[in-house]
Amino acid sequence: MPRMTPSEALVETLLAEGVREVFGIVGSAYMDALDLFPAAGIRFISVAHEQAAAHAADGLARVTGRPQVCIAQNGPGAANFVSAITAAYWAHSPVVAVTPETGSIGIGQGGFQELDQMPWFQACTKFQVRVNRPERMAEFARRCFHIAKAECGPTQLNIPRDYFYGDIECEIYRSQDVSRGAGSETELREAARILSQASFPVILAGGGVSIGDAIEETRALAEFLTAPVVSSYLHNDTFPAGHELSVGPIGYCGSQAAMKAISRADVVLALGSRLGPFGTLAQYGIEYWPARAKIIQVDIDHRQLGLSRRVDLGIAADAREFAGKLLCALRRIDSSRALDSTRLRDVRRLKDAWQEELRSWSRSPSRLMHPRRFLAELSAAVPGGSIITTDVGNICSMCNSYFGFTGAKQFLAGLSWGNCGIAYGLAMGAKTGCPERPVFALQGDGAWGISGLSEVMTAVRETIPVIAVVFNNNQWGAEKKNQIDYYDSRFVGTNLQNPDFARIARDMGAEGYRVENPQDVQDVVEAAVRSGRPAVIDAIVDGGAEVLAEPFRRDALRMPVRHLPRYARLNAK
Ligand SMILES: Cc1ncc(C[n+]2csc(CCOP(=O)(O)OP(=O)(O)O)c2C)c(N)n1
Ligand SMILES: [Mg+2]
Repeated sequence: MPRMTPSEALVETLLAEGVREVFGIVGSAYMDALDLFPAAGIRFISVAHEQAAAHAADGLARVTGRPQVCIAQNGPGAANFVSAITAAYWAHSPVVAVTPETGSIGIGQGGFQELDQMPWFQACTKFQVRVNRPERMAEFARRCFHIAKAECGPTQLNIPRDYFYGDIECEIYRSQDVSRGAGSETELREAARILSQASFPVILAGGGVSIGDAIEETRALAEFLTAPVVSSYLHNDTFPAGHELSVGPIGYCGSQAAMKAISRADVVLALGSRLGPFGTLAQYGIEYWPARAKIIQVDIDHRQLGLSRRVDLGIAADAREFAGKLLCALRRIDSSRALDSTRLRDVRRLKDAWQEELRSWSRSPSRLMHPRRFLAELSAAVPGGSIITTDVGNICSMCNSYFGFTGAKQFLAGLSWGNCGIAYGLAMGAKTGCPERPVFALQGDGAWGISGLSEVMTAVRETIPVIAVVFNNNQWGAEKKNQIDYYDSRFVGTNLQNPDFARIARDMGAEGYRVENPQDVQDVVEAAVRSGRPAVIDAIVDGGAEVLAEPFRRDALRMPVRHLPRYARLNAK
């Protein structure tokens, strides 16, 4: 076996796994490995904060479908990963977090930058390992890749810093790929039987359809059954928006057409979805989950089956393989099924009514641009095939009813972790993986300050031409909406005072645009795309009570009750 150092074993394993970019901030703990990157052909992308490195690895993993890597200094650097790795966990995104730690001789003595890093990542990784001998570096690194792929989530490779050095002998090879299969013959037959007898079947296309590239198979199924296709919450890219059976996403700020369609279903095929509880909550006063329908749930992770919703048939399978085989099984039951033109007409009516309703919501009561009007213009201006990342906030949530996509892996959202400050990092990773596509990072002005603004320096230095759109309403709008609805408009900590983001962008070496009128949106977007450079579009929008969307967490908020005299005037009126 060849002789090498553990640093070489790590870098060679990254190469064997197809890693070509690593995101992070330089640190002495892993400098011995870092020094090899250029000669290995691995690009080290140096960011402004480790959070963005982990988000970028997540974004790159989501668009390539392959595990990607972030690395940081032990202690504070690794700790800065935690929130972003948790975001990747809930996005089922295979990120390998490499976390060097205190040297093995000093662990536990409280030397410099010491943190017991394993518990920090325990709840947000599918697998974690502390390299216990330098000789096992490649083996453990490979295992991290294997499990990240097999279990669709982040893993942690924790390396005592002295274990990068020394002489070892080891073999380098790529980890196994795991196929999940289509489910058993019995399950497929049962699913086909239930669906063939349905009078109003609906397909709920979840994240697994995008991750597993199952859109073609889903489309063929939908057309065979004339089944409307609903996308699950924040997975708007799981079915082509232009298709006659597409009705859009359910969940917060989603499509009423989708909600009305699924509420009528007598059978729901949830394909590649964990049926996350937040994503199926009632919206716009519509209790749309069809309580009496038969539910068939297909997920790659058997632990998700029936976890948050009662299901009649739970199948652990790959969405694409399952959908392909299911169609064969359906055709065996019914070889010549005609398209149901009445249902197609119903679907069209639902969609038209929703579009009409949406348009009626965009008229601004003030001189400022209505955020919905802006989103209507923005979604029309964005070139087809673009990748869009979205953050967490009031206006970001509204995006769910404006952005449709042509294919998988085009919409990367904050999903269930819901952390403000995810969009720009995700976009940098996505652009690195898809340099030929325009990549837009959409976020509110508050989130922009958390992780966005400072990463423009990264995008400029590293030549990653993402286009940021900042919804500038001078407030933490989503939280302000709670204060409006529940706390009698007492604003604590929700007002912002923003500088000129377009000017700052230019000072940072990016393109900067300010847009205040709906009729200028198209031109600004075209100019930003044409520039081929990192760009920031500062969109000045209305933030008034009338334009904000419903509170996020109506499900969890209560009207205030105060008992002490000092707070009596703060009681709900
Ligand atoms: C890291 C983090 N901190 C705080 C929150 C709570 N939070 C949810 S939405 C929101 C407001 C977002 O404001 P902004 O980004 O300006 O978007 P807007 O709601 O104004 O559209 C906040 C603070 C969060 N989700 N994540
Ligand atoms: Mg805001």
